[in-house]
Amino acid sequence: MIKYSILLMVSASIISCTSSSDGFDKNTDESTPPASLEASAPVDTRDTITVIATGADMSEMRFDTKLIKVPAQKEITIALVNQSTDATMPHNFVVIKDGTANEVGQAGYKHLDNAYVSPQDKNVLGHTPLAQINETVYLTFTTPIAGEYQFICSYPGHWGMMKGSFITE
Ligand SMILES: [Cu+2]
Repeated sequence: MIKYSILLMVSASIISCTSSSDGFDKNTDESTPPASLEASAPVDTRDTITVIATGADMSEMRFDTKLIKVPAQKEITIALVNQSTDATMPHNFVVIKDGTANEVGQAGYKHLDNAYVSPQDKNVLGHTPLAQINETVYLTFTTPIAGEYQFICSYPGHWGMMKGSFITE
């Protein structure tokens, strides 16, 4: 019994040392890219646009782009890759009418069963399911008529930081 508890203590301290040093390394790695990140327009000729969500917590969470330009009224696919390292960071990708982020987010709050998007929401033009960490989810839809729209993550509390412009032309 004594041997067992010593073993337990030893392994517990190894685990905590390992995980804390890992955590620091990861934080350092992740704090580097945002500095070099700039708004870009990843128009993908293959009709699939990949968007990456990163960040270990609500202060770090972000999409890797703030501007997406696509042809109007054309079928495209958005691939959302969730590279977040923390299991409390699911994300989605929701295309909305310009300026409706708060409305859409608040309306979606109760709809976990629909990826935090209200099924009746007329401000929503398309959305992915929720992507858990290390997961990729897809939205295939026909883009709206030429204009300015937005994209957000409608997970509760995320849309303030996780948003960008979605331009069709
Ligand atoms: Cu999110």
